[in-house]
Amino acid sequence: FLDALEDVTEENMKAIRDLFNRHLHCTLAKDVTVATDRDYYVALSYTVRDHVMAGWYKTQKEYYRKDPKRVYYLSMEFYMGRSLTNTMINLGLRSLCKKSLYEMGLNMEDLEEIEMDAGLGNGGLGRLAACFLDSMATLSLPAYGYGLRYEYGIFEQKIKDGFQQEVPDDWLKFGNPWEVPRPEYIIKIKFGGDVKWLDDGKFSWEDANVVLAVPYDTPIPGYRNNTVNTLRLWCARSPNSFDLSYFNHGNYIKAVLDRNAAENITRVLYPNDNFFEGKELRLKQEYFLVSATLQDIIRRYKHVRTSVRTKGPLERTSFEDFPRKAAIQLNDTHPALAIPELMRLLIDHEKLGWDEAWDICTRTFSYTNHTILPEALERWSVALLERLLPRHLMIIYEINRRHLDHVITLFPGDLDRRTRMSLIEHGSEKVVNMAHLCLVGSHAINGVAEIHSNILKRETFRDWHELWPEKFQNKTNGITPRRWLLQCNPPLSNLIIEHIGEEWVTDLDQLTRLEPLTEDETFVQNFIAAKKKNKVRVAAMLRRDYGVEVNPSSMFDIHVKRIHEYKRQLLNVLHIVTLYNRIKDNPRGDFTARTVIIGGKAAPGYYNAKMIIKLITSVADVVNTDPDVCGRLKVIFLENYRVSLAEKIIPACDLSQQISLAGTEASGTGNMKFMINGALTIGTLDGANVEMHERVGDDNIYIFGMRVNEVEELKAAGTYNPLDYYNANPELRRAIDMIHGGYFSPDSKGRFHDLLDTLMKHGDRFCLLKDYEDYMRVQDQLGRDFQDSVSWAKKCIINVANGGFFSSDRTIAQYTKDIWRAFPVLVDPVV
Ligand code: 26R
Repeated sequence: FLDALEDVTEENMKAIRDLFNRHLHCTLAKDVTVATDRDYYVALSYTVRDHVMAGWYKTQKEYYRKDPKRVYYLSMEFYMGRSLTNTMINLGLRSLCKKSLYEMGLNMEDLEEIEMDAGLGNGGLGRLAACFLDSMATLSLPAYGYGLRYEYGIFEQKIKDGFQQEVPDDWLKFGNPWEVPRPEYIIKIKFGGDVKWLDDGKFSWEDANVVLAVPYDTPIPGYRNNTVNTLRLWCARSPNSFDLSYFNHGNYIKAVLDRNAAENITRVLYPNDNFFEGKELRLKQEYFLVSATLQDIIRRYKHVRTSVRTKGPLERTSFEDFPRKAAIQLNDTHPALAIPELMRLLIDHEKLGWDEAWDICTRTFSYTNHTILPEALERWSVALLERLLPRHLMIIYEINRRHLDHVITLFPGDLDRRTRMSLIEHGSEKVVNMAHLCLVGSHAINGVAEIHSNILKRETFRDWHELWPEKFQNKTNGITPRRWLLQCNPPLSNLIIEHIGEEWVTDLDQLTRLEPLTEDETFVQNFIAAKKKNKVRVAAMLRRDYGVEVNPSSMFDIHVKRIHEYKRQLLNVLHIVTLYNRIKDNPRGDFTARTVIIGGKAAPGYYNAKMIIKLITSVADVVNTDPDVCGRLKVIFLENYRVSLAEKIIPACDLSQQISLAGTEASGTGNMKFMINGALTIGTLDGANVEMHERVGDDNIYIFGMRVNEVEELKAAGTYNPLDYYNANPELRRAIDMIHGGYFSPDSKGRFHDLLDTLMKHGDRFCLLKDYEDYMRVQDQLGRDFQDSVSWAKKCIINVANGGFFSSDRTIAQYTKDIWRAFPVLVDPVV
């Protein structure tokens, strides 16, 4: 389909075929008589990888030569998904490869399905990091992603008897063609030990345990611009001398076995989304990332070719220029230890004074907040820090001492404020508030949607905003249009390209040129046909993978994201049960047929989220087998929702559910993916939904529920009483009574009592029952609107046309200008 954009010639095809065959024979040691589809996938990946290499090398050389300011994106998660298709598209090779393979009797699309997702993330925050890498490369920025190479990514979700089961994600078992180990850049990381006070008044960290950090690099190609950036992921390896005491006791075998203790650091991604657990291993992971990365950044800063005459590498010795050569973005507080780590390296190793080091730090770091849920905020125990990172704890105390001195001179006598703004909190145990550390150590702090950034200023970080209003910014999230439109939705992409060309791929605002086409009848019909094609494809997948039949003409009503109470999947369930009851009451009635698809993973330790999954699958069992329903309502729980499944399901959506309680979803990014793929949204005025609504207007989005100010007033008044809503609305009461009475759990009638208790209690934090009635009203309205397929499609087109703002290219351009102050470095084509 990309034919028009690519250079498909006989000569190029032969080159691809030759490379492919060479890899099959020489790399995989197979020939066509014994090769499996996986062998073909690997051979193709190596073929494509070969095409990345020259550009990668050239880009990095250009960065070295020009020595521009570099951008470092530090994140505990990079939720990359698959690489093959995206790499071919960004390199302009996809049609060429497809045709070359076709001539060899191979179907490339089948091979693409073999690749495992790189699931090194939980959800929003990790996927955002991946979209940002694509945009930074496409905007030719000298940028690096730094993260951890987890051996096991986000668990694989299996549904057994309606319950979630977690299976370890052994994503590296067949090897990973997209990574290159770089053992020559190994870095030492220290843990534990003691701090010694030296004669010169300096400190030294001694007797620590050492773990090695081995970098693995993954190329990040920009969209057809010759730039290839690097994602560097660290892998923990035990040094040969790991705990020598065993050797002294002659216990050699035990010493070798104990290497695991060190190597466990990068074994597995913590699957908590929005819940802080305070585990020692997690703290080790965070410090491991930060220490390896900062040592690497400093090495790169020092090793610069400053002499034109000798052309040899020289050492940069002064750190004065550091903030002009490096911008470090902290993806939430997870890499917050970067701040005391840079202080430590500058003071203890580079012998800078405190004030100079601190000035460098604050000019280098900036911090993005991604959640305001209090249970997600990182608060590390002082006792644990003292044991693992004694020098860092000292530095944190010193940062705090100076900071509080400053606060108290500005607000003399305001001791409450001093306590509120301390980095150290005294509760049942002493903890370090990592957000406070980021706030004091950064020159810029941003939220991820307008409404979220305003809540940060007005509520979460109110005192801090009073102190440093100039630090606070907003950067509304975005998504990469390459993966999330061009790649995942060929029918719609082709239709768009036919009408407005291809510029939108790197300039998504061009999509506004589609808006007049709502008046073009054939365009509207073709738009409907493209959507239908995607729905038929998903229907075939559901038939194959779940054995369920869905009606491709029904409304595909989709709610996919992590399972969490604040995201209110339960509200969706109450709607489903109500629709079911209406059908039962009036079996011959005229209802808009719906296929409701819900998907997402629950954190393994999150009891209520797991029960929500069980409830959804239980409701599905009843609804899908009730003969009265007769195909008008289907409920599907989509197993193992992940990046590669999102790419299939989102293009097939008619209705996107974005129904969090206003003020709880920082931004959301799924909402944007659905929008540009031509779905309508039912949503609250939360996160980026607010900005979507501003752009498409009341008629093209279905908004319901309390607004943020109403939520705040209700909470302040403390008068929310769920029983009032239960008693006042017979349909609501009936749905709840059915769940409570065991209608969906005849084998265990009380199964959902705990879950319902959280809704019925005075303090339901997410006010589900309060928003139910308005949700039903808007659902009913849109159900009727869907009947008029042409007017529905026009609304969808208006959504696509106004989705340009939500490109991560726009987001990255804003970070670059307002926070990083970096500039593009253009790379010439490889000759
Ligand atoms: C374990 C703990 C420290 C933890 C807390 C929170 C781990 C992971 C998270 C994930 C949070 C920060 C997250 O993913 N937030 C989401 O970020 C997206 C990108 O900005 C937003 O779109 C989304 O609204 C927000 O929930």
